[in-house]
Amino acid sequence: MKITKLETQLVNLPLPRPIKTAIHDMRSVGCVLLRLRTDQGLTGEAYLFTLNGVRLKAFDEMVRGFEGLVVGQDPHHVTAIWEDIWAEINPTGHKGVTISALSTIDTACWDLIGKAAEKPLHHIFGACREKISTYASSGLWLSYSLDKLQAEAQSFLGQGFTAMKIRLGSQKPSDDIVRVQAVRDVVGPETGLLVDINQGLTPKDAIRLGRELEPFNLIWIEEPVAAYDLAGHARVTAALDTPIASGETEYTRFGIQAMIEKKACDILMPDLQRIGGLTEMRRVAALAHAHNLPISTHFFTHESLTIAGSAANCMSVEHIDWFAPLFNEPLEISKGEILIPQRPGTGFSFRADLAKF
Ligand code: SMN
Ligand code: MG
Repeated sequence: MKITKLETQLVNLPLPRPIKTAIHDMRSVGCVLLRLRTDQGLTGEAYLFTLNGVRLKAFDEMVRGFEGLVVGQDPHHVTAIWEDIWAEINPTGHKGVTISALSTIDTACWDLIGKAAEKPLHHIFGACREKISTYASSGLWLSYSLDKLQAEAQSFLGQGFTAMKIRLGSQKPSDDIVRVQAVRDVVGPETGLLVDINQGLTPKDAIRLGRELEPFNLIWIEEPVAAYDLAGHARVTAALDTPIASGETEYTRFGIQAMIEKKACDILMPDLQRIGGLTEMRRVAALAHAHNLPISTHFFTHESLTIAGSAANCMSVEHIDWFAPLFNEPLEISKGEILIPQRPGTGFSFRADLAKF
């Protein structure tokens, strides 16, 4: 099989309403959809995105710039393609836009491998499960009033979720406690609660807030301090009983390795776009496993199911509903778990009728 064409399409997905975390202000997501066409009539698909579509054209340009390293190749040589791109971006850098483009190309190659074999990717990788725990994550934003927070928490339960993530990082730490209590009041003691501080605090403030949050029995506290502050992460991790999750902002196995070495967190959260595609995501899952650490994937709910189905140390995937309009196939959620599709490749295909950016 040979890749004959690399095509991209820019798509804008408006969010239902403007929303905030401690560091993000979001109204939409802009996506670059990648399609790798082949001489066998199969198409490999993957996407990358930027919040509010900022600088999306630079990402598109970066993906299209690798055409010469991709067209004419057999996608089964995905590791060779990965290495060729890695070598070429050395002078430009192994973080940021370059890696986003590499990730997208890599995942589209894997989609082709699965489609050619007519198997779902987790079966090709070596499956360990057919469904995975998830948590509702498109909501409970920092910009919500308490009423809105409680109404949405209630609605997540109605949608079949058994866990949900609350965004924290309020100006007044006591407001964060009130928000968690408000959600706990409506969902009861059995529902899993996670909180994401989105790098909003100093290590000392994070420890102080974390101590007050201990009685809520949270599944985790996410990104309590600046992503680059691995020493600060480590202080927070050592000081609290509640597990600390982090890693969505790190790139490749080298970033994750540094986090592990510094004991920055208890749970690693690799993001498919920043990590280097499914090839590197598998390496990172194995690296974490070698250190007895669980992973929980960040964003990319659909594509990450291939990892969740094949990495024994994957504890959950994040459920974000923003990207559902891209796909023909819906996610199947039941009793807090997502069923891993049995369809070939990633198991999801882009809709043909998506409006242009
Ligand atoms: C997050 C990241 C980017 C945009 C919104 C929310 C958050 C998460 O860190 O983990 O979902
Ligand atoms: Mg996060």
